[in-house]
Amino acid sequence: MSTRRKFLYSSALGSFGLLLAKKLVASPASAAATASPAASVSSPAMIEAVTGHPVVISTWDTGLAANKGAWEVLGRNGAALDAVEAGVKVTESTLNCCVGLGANPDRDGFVTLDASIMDHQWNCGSVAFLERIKHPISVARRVMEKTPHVMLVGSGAQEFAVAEGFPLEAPGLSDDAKKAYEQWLKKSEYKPVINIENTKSGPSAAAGEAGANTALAAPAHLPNGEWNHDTIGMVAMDASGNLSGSCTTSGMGFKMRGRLGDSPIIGAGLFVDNEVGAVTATGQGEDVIRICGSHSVVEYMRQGMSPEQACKAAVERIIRIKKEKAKDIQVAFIALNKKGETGAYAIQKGFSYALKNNMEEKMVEVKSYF
Ligand code: SD4
Repeated sequence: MSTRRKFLYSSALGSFGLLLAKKLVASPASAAATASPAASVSSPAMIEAVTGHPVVISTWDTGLAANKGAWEVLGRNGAALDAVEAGVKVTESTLNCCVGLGANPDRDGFVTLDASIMDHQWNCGSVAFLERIKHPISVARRVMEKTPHVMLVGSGAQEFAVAEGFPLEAPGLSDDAKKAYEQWLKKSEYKPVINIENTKSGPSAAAGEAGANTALAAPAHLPNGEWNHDTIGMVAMDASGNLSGSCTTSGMGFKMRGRLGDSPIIGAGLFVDNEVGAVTATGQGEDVIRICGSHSVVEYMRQGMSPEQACKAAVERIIRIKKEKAKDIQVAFIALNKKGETGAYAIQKGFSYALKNNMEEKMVEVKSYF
């Protein structure tokens, strides 16, 4: 970062210092004592928290290991915010198809990462299109805590991360990602497309919309036949009854360069409302974004639905919109309310979430529309 930019950046931070001082709360104990303005307004839609019973849930099988990471914080009465960061960092550190730097690249061969985090006081931060940084979730948290912004993207997000001390990792793909990319290249016959603006693309293309250029769309399935998505989304309640959530992903494998999904978008891939509940999503991000998915699920819970009913209502909304094309889409939501109740729902079979609390640690099979 140039000296001038550094100066501008620190002046901006300086002028927002007061704001940030108000924004940050370090521990659940202090959080409980510092009621946010919204939380102090009594509302019939608030759900009473069950305190003293921490719980964490996360998407897919990788959630088991992630929950263990979160539990190291929750089990010693730590804050939900610290837990959801520590938890998904476990997945970001592990080699897998869809989270972290070892994941599948975009169609031009670059791994680009998206992540978001939200605490119990409506503070939120996110990064998108971030390259060569191992822990995007921690950068998202820094955006939340150290800048006046909610979201940083691309080279700006990377510059911020490096200025904050995050190492810039070597470029390149993991061996697994290299193999998957080579295999994908053979079938997709991808060539850069001129006049790309004149062609239809995106998941509607994958779902066979008339006039769509399917060569531009991220495939619904990976070369090994599995659904092309596997984000880690995590929501947790700590011993003080406060909620937080995190979500981190490399997005759809072989996506168009520059494509963002739902995961870094607050309200779409993640939403936390400490009066009601916390929700995160996985699956085809475009269809989560178009219904503000995680926010919608929170609002359904506010109206009195259980976590599972609320997730189902959001899934049904996507089905109503997508009609026949819904058969080619996977989207799933997981939700946790203030009573510590959890639930989930998916469009397709085969989705499960990992749950951990004081009593148990398990995978939960999730009901689906199809
Ligand atoms: C996305 N929902 O980028 C994320 C990641 C994922 O399918 O689950 N992909 O759309």
